[in-house]
Amino acid sequence: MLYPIQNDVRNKLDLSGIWDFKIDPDEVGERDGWFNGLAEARPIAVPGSWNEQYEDLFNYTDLSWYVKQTFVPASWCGQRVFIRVGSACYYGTVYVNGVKVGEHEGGHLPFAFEITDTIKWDAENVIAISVENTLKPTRVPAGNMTTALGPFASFPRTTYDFFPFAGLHRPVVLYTVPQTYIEDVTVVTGIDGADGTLAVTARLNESAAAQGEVTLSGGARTVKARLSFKDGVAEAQLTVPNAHLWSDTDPYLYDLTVQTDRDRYTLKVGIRTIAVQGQHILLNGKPVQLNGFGRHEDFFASGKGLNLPLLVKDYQLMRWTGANAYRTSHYPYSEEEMQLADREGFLIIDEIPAVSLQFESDENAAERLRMCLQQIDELVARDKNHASVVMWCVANEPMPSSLNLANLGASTSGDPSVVRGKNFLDTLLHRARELDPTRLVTLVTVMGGPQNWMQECDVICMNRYWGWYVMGGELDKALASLEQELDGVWEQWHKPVIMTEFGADTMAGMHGHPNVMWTEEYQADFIRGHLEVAGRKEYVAGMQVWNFADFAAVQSIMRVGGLNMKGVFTRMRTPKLAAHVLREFWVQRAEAAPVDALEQAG
Ligand code: GCB
Repeated sequence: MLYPIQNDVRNKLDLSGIWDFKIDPDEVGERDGWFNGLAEARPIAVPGSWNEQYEDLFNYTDLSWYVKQTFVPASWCGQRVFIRVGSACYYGTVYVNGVKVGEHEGGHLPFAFEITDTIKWDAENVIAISVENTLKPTRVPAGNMTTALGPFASFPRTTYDFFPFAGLHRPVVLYTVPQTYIEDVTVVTGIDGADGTLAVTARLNESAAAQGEVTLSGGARTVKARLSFKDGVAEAQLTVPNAHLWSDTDPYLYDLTVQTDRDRYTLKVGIRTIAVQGQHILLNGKPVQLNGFGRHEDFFASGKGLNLPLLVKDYQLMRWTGANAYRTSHYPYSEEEMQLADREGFLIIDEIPAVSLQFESDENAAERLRMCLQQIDELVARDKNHASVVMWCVANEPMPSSLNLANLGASTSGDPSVVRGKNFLDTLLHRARELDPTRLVTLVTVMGGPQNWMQECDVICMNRYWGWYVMGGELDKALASLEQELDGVWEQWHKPVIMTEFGADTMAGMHGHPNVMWTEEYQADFIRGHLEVAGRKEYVAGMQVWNFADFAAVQSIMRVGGLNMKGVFTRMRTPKLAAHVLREFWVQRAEAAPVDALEQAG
């Protein structure tokens, strides 16, 4: 799915701003024609979650309506017009001038509907979008599950550890394309000696025959090839002599333009390869470490809404720590963020919203599987051309019903959800690999989860809380257990290992000597200890701290002030002691290293 752009043939009108807003807890809006306008509406910012914009809406996740009036430029008449929503969390229904034009299930991914015939050219158009994020057991991610958690239950009742922010989280835009237009472009890059190669596939919206051209430009060089569309599809191979490759340390981007006689579309392309060989992940044929964080789209007031200044700041802070990678835990991040990752040279593990999947019954599993497959399809369609995206992640901490944190070695045999889960997860991994054989695929495992769920992964990704949820306060013992477990995992799989989560809740400003849990010293020592263990293991291909910054979680006796405080930065982005530890390992030690040890190893 192409990101809407403005050029000489395509137009775009961003409807970000203040919209009218009203909650609809009794679900009368459709019947009463709220799509024509809202009585007694209050103002709300789009993009943004509604929960932090009004205190009385903090815990409200059910149906709500957004309305905005806009003229459409008269010069657009004669072109096809679409409305595109970057993310409506969780279910969005779009109306234009009273007509329902489409609906979409699932947050964090874009959707678009053609509205050419619904537009008024001589008057204001009424755009209405209803959104609801009701927590339901069959949704992905799921909520309101019946569990026996008792006093450990959270409010709102999620199955996951972040606040279920709701609303229009990313821009709503109107855009135009010509009658016959370039609907999709896929670019696969390769390296042949000093040359770069690009296999470009372009698809029109109709199965027409047409002629076109693809051009790659960058620096002083331009490379072109003809595109002969047959049944709406054309393919071309480009070779770039002495290509300037894309990498985390030198994120060079070319402009790739696909052109027909009617349409033109330009996107940024980085030439790079990604692969696994033995214990290493190889970027452009050389071993690379994916060091960084698990993160969240989360901030005061904007919630999960796209917040561009914050995005720029977060990239700067990540770079300051020396990070070169992160995982989009636990859902796809904004397209603007992926573009910035291409430009700034971050290596992304791109994850669908399948957090804490459970497999308690065939019926619920089937419903969730349908949704996960849709999310993989939509994510790959959206992000397949980003150089930064090196790995698809199809699940975070799926868990069998018999999982017992208090008894990690307990056998799960006889638990039908283990077999159900294996089939489910294999299906997801296969789908991702089938859609995109050029990237790595993985899922992220939970402590004590079934070993064989990792079988189909290219890279073993592990979330481990030795020294926090298990052996808290006993760092030496915890680190010994970590080392033992890591070696065991390597022995079993012989695949590169990334620790995708390890972390300790830390109240900024709390200090202690000795370094008791919750102090900045404990978090600093905890992270130092983990990095030291990992530094001794050739097969560890990345360390990703949980979390980059403190973030809004649900209320429970586990979360002070409703925050998960495992950030190395506070929610306001002030560094804790641990941020300096990361800088010491990832910047200072790296700079002090006489030769590139990794390159030598390769
Ligand atoms: C995890 C989850 C993450 C939580 C984290 C924690 O394993 O993947 O979503 O926030 O633990 O802090 O408990």
